[in-house]
Amino acid sequence: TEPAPGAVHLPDWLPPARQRELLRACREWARPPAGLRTVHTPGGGTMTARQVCLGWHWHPYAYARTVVDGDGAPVKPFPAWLGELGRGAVTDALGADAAASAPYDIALINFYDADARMGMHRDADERSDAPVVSLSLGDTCVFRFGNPRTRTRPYTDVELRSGDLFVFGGPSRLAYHGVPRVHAGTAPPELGLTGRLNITLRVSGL
Ligand code: MD5
Ligand code: FE
Repeated sequence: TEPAPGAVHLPDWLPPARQRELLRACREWARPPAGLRTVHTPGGGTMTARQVCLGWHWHPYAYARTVVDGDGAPVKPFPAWLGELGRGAVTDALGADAAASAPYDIALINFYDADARMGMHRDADERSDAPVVSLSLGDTCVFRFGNPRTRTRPYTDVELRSGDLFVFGGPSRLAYHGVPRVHAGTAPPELGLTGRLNITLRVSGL
């Protein structure tokens, strides 16, 4: 379904076996050095979803090559297979022309426990307007998809489940969005994950 122009939701895009592979990779990436960390915002806030980055390290509100707000280690490499996954996702959602941008070179992986949330924000730190690819694993969440002008209404709440693909391109690339809630205990039992994991693939333009 296409909840807004350029925003495409493909439920169950990633088959169970590939979900398990991706989860196994995320668990490896979460290990130190340059592993899972807690993000602090300049205003004194603490993000409740914890994060690990590949390729480029995101910190509020810029990219770096080292974990400048964590252990200082060089950021883990972005593997070629993840870039292929991103290209395939954009092709399926928006067509081959949309997938012809510069290669995906950033992954931001957010780990949500049952109490984690993400406030309404825009992703404006990349220098490319290539679509953002979002893959969900584990617990179902409420994803709040807003508009490019305000962090308030109008917005559309969409449930994202394990294996779902969401691609944000065109006029939806700079829309406000957030995760107001995670539904604990809704992950597919055979995946072996408590909580929710979201993998976003991005083009840095750097
Ligand atoms: C998540 N992550 O579920 C979401 C999925 C983040 C973040 O928001 O910044 O790590 S990515 C949703 C997204 C990305 C780019 C544009 C838009 C949504 N959008 O225009 O709605 O952890
Ligand atoms: Fe975001």
